[in-house]
Amino acid sequence: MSPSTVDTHCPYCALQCGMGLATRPEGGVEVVERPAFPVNRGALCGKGRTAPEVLARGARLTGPLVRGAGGELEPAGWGEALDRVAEGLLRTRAAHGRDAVGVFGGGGLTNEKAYALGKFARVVLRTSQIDYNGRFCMSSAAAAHQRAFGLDRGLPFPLEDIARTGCVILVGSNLAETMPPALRYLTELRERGGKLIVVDPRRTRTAEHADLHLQPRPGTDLALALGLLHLAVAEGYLDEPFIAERTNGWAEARPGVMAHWPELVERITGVPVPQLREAVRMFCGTPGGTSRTESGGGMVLTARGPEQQSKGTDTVSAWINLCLATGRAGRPLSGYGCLTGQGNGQGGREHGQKADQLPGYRKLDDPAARAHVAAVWGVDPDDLPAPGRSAYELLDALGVDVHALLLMGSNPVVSAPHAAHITERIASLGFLAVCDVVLSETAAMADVVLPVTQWAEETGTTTNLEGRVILRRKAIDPPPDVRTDLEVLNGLASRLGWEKGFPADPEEVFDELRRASAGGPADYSGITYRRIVEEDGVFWPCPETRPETGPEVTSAAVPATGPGPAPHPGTPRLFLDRFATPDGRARFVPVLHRPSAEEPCADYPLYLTTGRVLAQYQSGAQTRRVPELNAASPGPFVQLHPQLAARLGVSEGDELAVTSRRGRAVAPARVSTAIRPDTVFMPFHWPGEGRANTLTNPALDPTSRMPEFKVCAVRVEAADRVRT
Ligand SMILES: Nc1nc2c(c(=O)[nH]1)N[C@H]1C(S)=C(S)[C@@H](COP(=O)(O)OP(=O)(O)OC[C@H]3O[C@@H](n4cnc5c(=O)[nH]c(N)nc54)[C@H](O)[C@@H]3O)O[C@H]1N2
Ligand SMILES: Nc1nc2c(c(=O)[nH]1)N[C@H]1C(S)=C(S)[C@@H](COP(=O)(O)OP(=O)(O)OC[C@H]3O[C@@H](n4cnc5c(=O)[nH]c(N)nc54)[C@H](O)[C@@H]3O)O[C@H]1N2
Ligand code: SF4
Ligand SMILES: [Mo]
Repeated sequence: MSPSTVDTHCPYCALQCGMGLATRPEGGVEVVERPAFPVNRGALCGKGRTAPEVLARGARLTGPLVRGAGGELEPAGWGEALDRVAEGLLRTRAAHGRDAVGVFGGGGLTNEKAYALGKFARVVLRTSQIDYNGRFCMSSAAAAHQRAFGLDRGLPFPLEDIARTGCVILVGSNLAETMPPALRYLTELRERGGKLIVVDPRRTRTAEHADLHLQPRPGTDLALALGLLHLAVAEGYLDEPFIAERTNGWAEARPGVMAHWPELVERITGVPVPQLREAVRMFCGTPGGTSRTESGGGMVLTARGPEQQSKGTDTVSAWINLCLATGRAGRPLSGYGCLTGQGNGQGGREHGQKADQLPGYRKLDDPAARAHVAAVWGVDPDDLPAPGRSAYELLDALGVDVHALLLMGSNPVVSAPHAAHITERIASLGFLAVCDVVLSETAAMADVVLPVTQWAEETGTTTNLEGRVILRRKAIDPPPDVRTDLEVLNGLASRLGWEKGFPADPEEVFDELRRASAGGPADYSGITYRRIVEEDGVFWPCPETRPETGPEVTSAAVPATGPGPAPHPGTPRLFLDRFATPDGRARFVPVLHRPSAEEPCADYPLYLTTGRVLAQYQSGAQTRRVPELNAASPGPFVQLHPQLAARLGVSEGDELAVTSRRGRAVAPARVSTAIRPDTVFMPFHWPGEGRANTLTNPALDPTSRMPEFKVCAVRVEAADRVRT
């Protein structure tokens, strides 16, 4: 490492790959390998490698913009821009009340930003109307985690454990494209003799690595998981001692399982019975669940495929039940985990930008939690608002009873379900302020656009999918007229009467976050910037005081800091002795299969499912500005099976019109045997006529309020033959 290289992390996904940023003599930075960081050991995908290109002036915002009298966005000074935002928020509050002001955050924001944004909403604006895009991401898995284990951390073990278990069932994750360096853990698993089962309606690049690929109809994972557990019971794989000692509720969950016999499950999912049996044998190994050695054990890992459904929470519960009943949870090298998505998808849901949450993963409706956090914030607990609406419901209320919005770190014009409707709602706002690094499609609609610094230009922590808190470090100065999100909140708070309480220094914010989280489920109080750097990240919970019965210590040596007890080592592995429920036992949740909110019919005979491609990230706001990534993935497409293409009389490259009950999108055909003949797939990274979210169904999961991005019913035709 040269002296001018700064160790930091990628700005994009939840893997938070370690990278070095080397200052170039001619200015700017370039990415260099950081092999010592354990998660990715130097490997990066193309998005991470090219991330510095978004730092260039041509790609980004370089000064504030305000909407002028002529209706155009015009350059303005920071003073004027911040005054306009403060005025817009105050005016709305005066006219319509506190809950008429909304705040929308993002899972890409650092812990410090997410914390400060939540505090700003609750303390300065005193609005209940705050939520964030993480609701669209892993909220179903989070809800199911809470129900079963009493705690939600994406992976309850480090990624390295995946390589050493016996069998992994990977459900609806295309990590070969969405977290490429993590594929290594699955390859290692198979090299050691372990098995990989992939569940995906498409034969993805990830599924190509599987020993067994189950290819169900979209939206049928709940039946599939119940069917596998039914077979596990029938074939003698129940772990009765584990069920008796470590769980509650099996008696209540069992009847639903027994109602999902193999032939029924084949009919619902389209997965043949022999494949179901093979999957159960691979996962459960020897009967009786006795294989718990290094080569035994099993894990179920889910991602957005089964989660982004109107029954996502129950679906994840069904997969967790499979783990619990077969003794594959709460033990070394076994368990259920969710692969979170955004850079700070984990930490972003712990520190208070979620509608029902206070920092430290505390609940906003818990009087003790309110009292603790109010004391840290120096306010009266009674002044904290109640829980507010979920992300889609908040966006749907814009212009109805929420009339001003402060948006930080999301681009819902592209990424929200039923996007044409949400775009109309955004347009009907009385006032919109957007903080972004680029002029996103949503920022282009704002009354005020505040340009903010990017990852390489600022310092802050994120929490990766393993629950490892890591530090992104500043490597380069931002352009002169760009500010950090923390500086923006500081400037707005002072205009709204809060001279103190919103520091712009990230470490100061983190120290307050530590205090606010102390004693909560996601306790960060023992984590410091220094420890993160010295230990390659620290896993929460990490209380400031040493626990009486220490968890297994597997992180790097903990530095001794003077006299007194040694600091808490952090918690790489959860649930080995007890689950985080009041009685320490995991809970089975009884669940039954149910159809998706929209099933194919005569008018809309096909399933549409949506997701990602390797070279683009999310709404594409950042990656569509990188030429190398655009060359790899220039635009939207509709993936369809050759049989379906033949039936429709279309070929590769033909423009297809895809119509759902909500609208129509047009994109070229990509014909491939990798997808089921009854299903088409579209990536969601682009705005305009190929926008997948014009079509998607905002039906919400009743528990997590997650929209059904992964299933809706559509009609597909050659675009030139469509009557409009
Ligand atoms: N390249 C890239 N990487 C990313 C991102 C990105 O935008 N681009 N985004 C990041 C974020 S925020 C996230 S959340 C993660 C998401 O990571 P993933 O969850 O891996 O990504 P998706 O492509 O949304 O969905 C995964 C798979 O689910 C399958 N699927 C669709 N419907 C169903 C279903 O009903 N059941 C099952 N079992 N599978 C189904 C799809 O075919 C797809 O292959 O990726 C992160 N990494
Ligand atoms: N059809 C369909 N739709 C989906 C999904 C799907 O699978 N299918 N997946 C959903 C999922 S899992 C997710 S996570 C969402 C994501 O969708 P979005 O919420 O739109 O996520 P991004 O595109 O990452 O938007 C982040 C915005 O914030 C900006 N930004 C980045 N860093 C910062 C920062 O530090 N500060 C500020 N102020 N701005 C910043 C970026 O430039 C970008 O404009 O999409 C959801 N939408
Ligand atoms: S896998 Fe994720 S964190 Fe790693 S380089 Fe790619 S986008 Fe960045
Ligand atoms: Mo996500």
